[in-house]
Amino acid sequence: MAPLNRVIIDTDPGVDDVLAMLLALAARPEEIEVMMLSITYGNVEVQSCLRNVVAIFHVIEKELEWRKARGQLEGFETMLASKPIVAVGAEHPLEDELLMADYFHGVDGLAGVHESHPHLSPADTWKSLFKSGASAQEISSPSSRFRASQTVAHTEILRLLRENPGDTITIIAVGPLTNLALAAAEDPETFLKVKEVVVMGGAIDGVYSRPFPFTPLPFTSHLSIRRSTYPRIPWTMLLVRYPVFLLRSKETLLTLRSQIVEGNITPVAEFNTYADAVATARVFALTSPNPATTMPPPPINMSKLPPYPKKLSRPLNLTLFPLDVTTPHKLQKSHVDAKLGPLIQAGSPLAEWTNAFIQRTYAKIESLTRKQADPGIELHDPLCVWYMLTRSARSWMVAPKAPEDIRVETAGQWTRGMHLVDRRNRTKAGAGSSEQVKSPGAVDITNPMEILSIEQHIDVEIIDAPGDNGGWLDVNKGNRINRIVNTPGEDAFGPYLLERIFG
Ligand SMILES: [Ca+2]
Repeated sequence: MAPLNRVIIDTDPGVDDVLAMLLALAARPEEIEVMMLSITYGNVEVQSCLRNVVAIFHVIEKELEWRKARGQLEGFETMLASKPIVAVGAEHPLEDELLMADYFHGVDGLAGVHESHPHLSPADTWKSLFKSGASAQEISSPSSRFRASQTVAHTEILRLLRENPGDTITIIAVGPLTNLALAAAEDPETFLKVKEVVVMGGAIDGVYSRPFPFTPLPFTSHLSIRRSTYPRIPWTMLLVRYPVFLLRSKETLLTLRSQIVEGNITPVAEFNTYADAVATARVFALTSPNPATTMPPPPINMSKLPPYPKKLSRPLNLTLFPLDVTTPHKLQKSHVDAKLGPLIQAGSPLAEWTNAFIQRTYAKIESLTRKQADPGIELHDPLCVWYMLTRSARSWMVAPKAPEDIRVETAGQWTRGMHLVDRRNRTKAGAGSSEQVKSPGAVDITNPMEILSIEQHIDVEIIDAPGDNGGWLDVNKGNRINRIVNTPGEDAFGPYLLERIFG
């Protein structure tokens, strides 16, 4: 049976990246095929990111032997069914200074696990696998479970898209978007053969909400409890902005839980976007009927990337997972201890390795915040994989007004990497004037959330109308982003992730 989803994961591992990859590799072949792991700098420098990916395969290899010896099902079926390509990509952003998150993830990206657990780390010989040559090469050491590519990642991404039918490959991008921007700049039409680009990045509303079952508490007192907990959001504003969440049926009252979710690297910016805001802006621009209307200003420093052609065959289908929706999904320490404790006792290499960097991450979280009864690791990146595995579930919801014009600040002194939306209560000029067409082949009609309305590329003046600098009120300008606002459940995900990876 053909896999439901064929994916390229573009990643900068990183603790939650590793959990995302383990979740994908542990799936069944009919659920997902991991065609390629495309590595970028990000949380730590690119060679450390690469070492962590090689280490994943090394540890899984040992885990499979251990499970087999115990007479257990091996698991990791999709990995066993097809060997992912591993390719190394960008070492630095298009234009910005290199920024890393080693203060959180540790210098090696996994809280020092290679030093503390050398028996579970691959020998340094893996480095030679990725040097020189021209094509993906099968290797036997340190693991036969992946193919080391000696081609740069963005070129390898384009090769896969070129050699496969359109709308068959999804890219899950959970690091800075440099590799994707390079691919899109080199060959935009081949890049647009992608079925969907799923991006973890940004912070949009700073508000999230979720369905809440009917409560016997009077609605007003319920609100007052919530309001006292999170006093910074006026509830009346929420009622106006999110009426769709208020009442789903007579039996179910959907009330709002709100919390400020700000940027995690500046007051307004999320790490991946801030790390390469220009790359993000360039990828987002491909969702526009007229990419030139949202392209960043011409580069002045390192980037020599050209503008896109004026005419492109179709817009990019991009689904965004901002901090608003990812942050509440946590891997609680109590769940990890309960699941991994017995496995470590029994000698599971994967449980020992994963537990080593997860426990250190809990310690880091507590050192950066405060001592907590049951700390949780935010599962930003794994959420995108969960979406790929369960996307037909109706509880995956995009923003009510999707696709939205979400743009990325590339030049601000204090706001670089910020995601902007137009919150003014003004009607867009020319609404309904452009021909509404479906993006050919990009829409999965079995999935209601994918029924997009995308305007055809037409000639428009790039010049802004008077009083509308930036063309925010022009329907033919701006980006078209599908932002996820609801998932199958914040509390369900952590246990699900552990179950899928560790059985
Ligand atoms: Ca990441």
